[in-house]
Amino acid sequence: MSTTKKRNVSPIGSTEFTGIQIKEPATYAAGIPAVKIALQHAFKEMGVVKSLHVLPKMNQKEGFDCPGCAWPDPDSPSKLGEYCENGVKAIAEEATNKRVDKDFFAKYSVEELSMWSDYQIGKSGRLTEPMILRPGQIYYEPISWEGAYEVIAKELRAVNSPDEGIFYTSGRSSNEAAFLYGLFVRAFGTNNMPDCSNMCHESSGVALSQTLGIGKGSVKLEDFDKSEVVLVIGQNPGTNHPRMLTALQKCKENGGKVISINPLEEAGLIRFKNPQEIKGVISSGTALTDIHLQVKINQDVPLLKLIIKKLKRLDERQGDVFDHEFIKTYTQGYDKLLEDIDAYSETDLLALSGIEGDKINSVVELLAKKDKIIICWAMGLTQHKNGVDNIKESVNLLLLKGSLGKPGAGTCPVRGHSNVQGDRTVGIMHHVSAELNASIQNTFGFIPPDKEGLDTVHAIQAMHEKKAKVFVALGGNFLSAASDTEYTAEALQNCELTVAVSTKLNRSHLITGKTALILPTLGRSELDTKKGSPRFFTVENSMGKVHQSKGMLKPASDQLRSEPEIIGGIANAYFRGDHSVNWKELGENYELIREKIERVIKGFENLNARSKGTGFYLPNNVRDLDFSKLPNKKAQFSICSLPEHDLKEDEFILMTIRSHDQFNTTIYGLDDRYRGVYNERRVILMNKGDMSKLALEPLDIVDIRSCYNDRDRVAHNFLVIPYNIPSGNLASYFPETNVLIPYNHYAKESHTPISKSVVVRIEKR
Ligand SMILES: Nc1nc2c(c(=O)[nH]1)N[C@H]1C(S)=C(S)[C@@H](COP(=O)(O)OP(=O)(O)OC[C@H]3O[C@@H](n4cnc5c(=O)[nH]c(N)nc54)[C@H](O)[C@@H]3O)O[C@H]1N2
Ligand SMILES: Nc1nc2c(c(=O)[nH]1)N[C@H]1C(S)=C(S)[C@@H](COP(=O)(O)OP(=O)(O)OC[C@H]3O[C@@H](n4cnc5c(=O)[nH]c(N)nc54)[C@H](O)[C@@H]3O)O[C@H]1N2
Ligand code: SF4
Ligand SMILES: [Mo]
Repeated sequence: MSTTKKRNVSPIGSTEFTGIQIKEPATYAAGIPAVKIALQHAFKEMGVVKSLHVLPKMNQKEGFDCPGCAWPDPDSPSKLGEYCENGVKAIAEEATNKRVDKDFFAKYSVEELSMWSDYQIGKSGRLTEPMILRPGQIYYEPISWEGAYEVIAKELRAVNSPDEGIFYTSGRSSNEAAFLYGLFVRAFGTNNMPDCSNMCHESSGVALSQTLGIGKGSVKLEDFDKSEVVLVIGQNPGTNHPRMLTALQKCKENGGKVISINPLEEAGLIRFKNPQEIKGVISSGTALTDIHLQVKINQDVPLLKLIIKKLKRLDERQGDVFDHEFIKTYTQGYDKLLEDIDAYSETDLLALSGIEGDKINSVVELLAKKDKIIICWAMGLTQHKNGVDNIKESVNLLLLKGSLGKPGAGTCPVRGHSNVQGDRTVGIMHHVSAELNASIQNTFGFIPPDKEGLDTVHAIQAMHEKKAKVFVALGGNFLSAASDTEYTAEALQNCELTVAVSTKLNRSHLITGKTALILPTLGRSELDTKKGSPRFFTVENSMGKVHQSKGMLKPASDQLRSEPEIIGGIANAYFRGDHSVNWKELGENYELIREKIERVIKGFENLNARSKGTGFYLPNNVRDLDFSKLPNKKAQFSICSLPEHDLKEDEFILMTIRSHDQFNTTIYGLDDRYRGVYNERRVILMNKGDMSKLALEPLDIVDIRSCYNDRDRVAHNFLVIPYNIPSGNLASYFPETNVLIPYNHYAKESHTPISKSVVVRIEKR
């Protein structure tokens, strides 16, 4: 084992302020400003000619899938353009003309780069060739592809057990890449496959699998046209899934109502000016939210219980508020649920929720009369200790109303990365599936491991405890995305080797194992050819539809390789031909990978043929009201307990959220336009009353502290902004605040970090 000097790198980077400007929060989303800002980003990063060439191909049938979020495209995309401001920013970031080449790495050491902000690091440009950081060195040097594969193969061969390898995936990989990667990791002999959904919708997957028998949502895009009520809980679509606003607009135009449940009144949910329509440009747009319930952070379970309790009372009088036929035919646990609801007092639940009673009554009246109800949610529900229960309580409401398996109704966990759902479907998971293992064995002739693997939080602990030594990442920015930044940094630095298959430079390339490799790969928008012929890959959107994506731009460098080729290359170097799979051949032939997916993964029959058209929906038992895999073959009601927060007088609950100008750890810019914050990310949004209690003035500088298990954690230098947020609650951006989140506090069952309910104190500097 090498004992080389530790590099003097910062896992956090610059904490300098950048020059804040504050305005009133916006009262609508999109409109002309969105188009203007999108084009500014595109022209700045890609130039005018490339921008005008690439944008019309995004989300079109023969084009490439937007590298932003997982919101689906309509079946017949408009020729005017099927993308949003943040989709344009995502593509501008990927197709930037700037390059991080060997000259860049010769100029800047990792020690120097690590002092930059994430914004500066990300804006450096696209990675162009494989690079290696050797033990004890602080400068990356070029290495050949074959040389890089050999370095990895050597370290993988040196482990004492395959479980010393960790293989992370971020949600931008194609189905083909993810399938091949999962296959290789299993052939290597471990299920240590943490992925970004462990930090994201894992709570949704767990809750939905247990209650409805599938870890995915049930609605399709067209359900929004038919829905009578859409509840948007803990989600900020104006920023994170902007084209969802078009779906909400259609719902409203057809007479539907929108209820938002959120500690913040997010601009995107107030009003939408659709830039695709003349009226969106010249008129005041469409009002979206009918009723906003300003719930306190993590008090959604009490709120939902209160709504259910009030509905129950109405049902006892009228008999038609709950769908008794549906409950009898399809569900189990109704009586127990009613008993649970009876055990709470309305006054207590109301006080916990922090909402005025009248507003809740209006919601109850509306829900009482309707049954085409959709519940949408994202990180506001999943990233709490009781994340799984938050979702189960939402499912309870849908089951009571019979709002599943019918047009205009169902579950809609809105996914993050554009193929995060697909990666899971084709086999990226740390759990063991006997069915999948048998299928792999039949198709490929080797026996996959049957020991549970490590998820994100446990992978970090294993590396920290030196129980894991090699960390490979297919995309993502593990260091900055994970919680407890300093602990995670130590964990990665304990590894012998860290490998990143990436498009752009990020902090995970700087805080590394003793040896580190950067393997640059093609982005979504880039032309992927084999012997001169273009090839495509497939992705699955948030609603379970699989379709193709074909890049078209000249690659950022002629040395880039596609993800499947890289995985095939690593596997080939590791096995040296001594395995039942021909890895090199498989990595280079996507049609062949799809043939294997057809055989191994249920629902993908005829993938090659079907992905060439407009795509196809994967099977979804909830749509067919088939609960045969669940106990008693019934959908399950759940008993959810109340969240527990025992706050001391000076403690607050902090949610760590996204600004309008970032994609997770990629910082597009320094503005959060809809919240009126410009040119600064080190801000903390605070209730005015709380500010007076702490004698804080606007733009005072504070440190944020958290204390878990006797360990103090601090995020320095934040500017206080008075904001419309419930008292006792705070909001700030990630990744800056990830230093505060303890690695060993996460949601029960799903192990999702508690990124939305961190207990903190505020200290004036
Ligand atoms: N432009 C852009 N698009 C993205 C991303 C991005 O970073 N930028 N990220 C992608 C990814 S990976 C994901 S997972 C999604 C994330 O999409 P979101 O989940 O919308 O993202 P967050 O900013 O985490 O916002 C969470 C929302 O939940 C609210 N909230 C927080 N705590 C609570 C709570 O306890 N209860 C309730 N009811 N609400 C709460 C917050 O006020 C905020 O509005 O977006 C995807 N799309
Ligand atoms: N405090 C706090 N922490 C959070 C969250 C939060 O709300 N609060 N949200 C969590 C969530 S929901 C998620 S999903 C995670 C995100 O965690 P990750 O997925 O790990 O992080 P990203 O920032 O999306 O990864 C960005 C990097 O991916 C690489 N990349 C981009 N496109 C491609 C591609 O096509 N191929 C390859 N190989 N690489 C590519 C680029 O190098 C880029 O720098 O963060 C989590 N962390
Ligand atoms: S809604 Fe999401 S997938 Fe669609 S264009 Fe915008 S960022 Fe891209
Ligand atoms: Mo996510």
